This record gives sequence, structure tokens and C-alpha cells, in this order.
Amino acid sequence: MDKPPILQVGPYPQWDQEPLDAAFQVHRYFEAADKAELLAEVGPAIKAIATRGELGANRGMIEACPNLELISVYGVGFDAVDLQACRERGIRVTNTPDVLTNDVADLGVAMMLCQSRGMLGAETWVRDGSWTEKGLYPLKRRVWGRRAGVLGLGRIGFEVAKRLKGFDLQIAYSDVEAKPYASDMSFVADPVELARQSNFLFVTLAASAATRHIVGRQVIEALGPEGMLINISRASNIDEEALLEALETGKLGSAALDVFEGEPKLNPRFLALDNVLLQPHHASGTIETRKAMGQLVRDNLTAHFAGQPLPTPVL
Ligand code: 8YV
Repeated sequence: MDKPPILQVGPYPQWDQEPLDAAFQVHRYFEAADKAELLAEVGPAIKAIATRGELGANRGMIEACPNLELISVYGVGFDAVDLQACRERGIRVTNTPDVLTNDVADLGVAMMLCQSRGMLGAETWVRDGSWTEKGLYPLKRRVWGRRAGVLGLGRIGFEVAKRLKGFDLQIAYSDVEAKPYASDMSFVADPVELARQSNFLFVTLAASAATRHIVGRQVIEALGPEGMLINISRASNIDEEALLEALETGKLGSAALDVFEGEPKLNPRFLALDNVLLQPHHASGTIETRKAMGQLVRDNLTAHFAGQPLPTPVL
């Protein structure tokens, strides 16, 4: 039987590329010098798209593939896929939930600890000789015993909260409603009030049109000059202009960010700030998790072409 033709939007590690190439006739969108030409040429044959969370598939790409049946996303977030365009044509969408939850939570908590204790500056202090020349490193702020807010208590938010309990933090959360599995945390419906009560605010919401800029000026200013904002979700959940302004003026104490508008080309104003920890969207970036994500992308494609139920559908 002929291998099903698929469109691959972005690169995957070699350990994923090889089995993908073995099972499918893969057209590499990211390698095409003229992307419109590639879509015009192979679009009508394409039955499935394999993409990444941050790359998704826009309406133009979906429309260029009139026989498209499935979009398999390497990532839990599928906000970059035009879901409306998929609904209109009955195109299925899958993601890679669960397998990445613990690593994303780990990185969020690590970012809080790193930033609060000034670990990057401390490393420089050792390497550049400041320790011998200037003496003790400036004192930083404690983490344990303080108050954390988790905005979005889904799978990742819950794992963040679980880890924070180990650091003796007091935990509150906001979500559309109180969660039955979170009886030992306080529910605060209003994100502004959650921020007001928190020293550390974690943004762990699945991004959608409804959550766009949910962390706006009011939330940021409620977190305040002593507060820290940690984002391991999507940049669109935060009003980046308001965040930059608050970091520049000291209305917000600090931030630790794994995601940015227009990444990887982030706003250069971030680079001038010393109160923000910048990470290259790698919260799920461990070998173990990425292997599991790649497997799940292929499992969804394989199940689809075998006419079997999709392991992790979102649409
Ligand atoms: C990316 C992510 O998909 O899970 C998500 O939603 O954003 C990430 O895991 C990852 O950077 C791989 O491209």
C-alpha cells in the first residue's frame, strides 16, 4: 500500500523523523524555499498535517489542502491551529497531552526558584571574579512559606501546585470554576484578586480567544512591585506591552517567561531588563518527554489511517 502523504510543518528530532519518513510520504513545508509553490503542488494530495504546538496550521495552509483529514500537533497547546477552519470541513485535530505535564511544571517551578534566588546573577558573580573582588552576593528573596497563585488549574497548573506544596507555599488558584480535586487550595474567582494575594503568579492556562490578555495591566499591577509573574503557557495570555511597561517602571517586581509574542524574535525591550528571566520555549524540552510527544504524534496519524479511534483527539 502507498504511504499516506502528509505535510510536516516544522522540524522534529532525528528519532522522530526516521519513523515518520518510514511510515508516511512526508512533504517538508519548513524546507521549501517557496512555500506557496509547495502547497500548490502537493496540497491536493495531503491527507494529514504534522505540526508543532507553536507553529500550528493557519487557514491558508488548511485551504491549500482540500483533502485534509487530520492535523496532529506535537504539543499540548493547539491554539495556533485554525479550529474554525477545521470545524467547517470536519478535519480532526490531535495534541500530545499528559506526557509533557510534569516537565512543564518542573520548569515553571525551577524558573521561580532561579529568579527569586538570583541564580543567574550569582553564577556570573562567581565566574567574573566578583565574589573575590566584591565579596558576598547581594541577598535575594525567599521562596518557601510565601503565597503562590495558579491561574488555570488544569493538568499543568495542578502539577505546579503539587510541587509548590513541597516548598511550603500557600496556594490559591483561579479557573472558570472551583475544582473538586483542589479542596486543599483556595479558589479565587477573580484573577486580579488572585494576583493581589500572590507573591508568585503562575500562568498555566490553555490559550484561546477567551483567555487572550487575561493577564493585563490590572492583574500585573495587582501582583505589584514585590511580585513575580511566571508564564509557561502562551504569550497571548499576557498583555506583553503592559508587562514590559510594568517591568521597566518597577510596577511589577520581576518575571520568568518561557514564551513570547513573535518568538523566537522577542521584543528587544526584554533584553534590556535585568528583572526578567528569559527561556527559549523549552518547558517540555526533555529527551524523555519529546520522545513521548513524537510517538503520540505518530500514534494519532497511524490510528487515523488505520481507521481506528484517535488516541488524543481535541476535535
Ligand atoms: C511545543 C508547546 O510544542 O506543548 C506545547 O503546547 O508549546 C511545546 O511543547 C514545543 O516547543 C515543540 O515544538
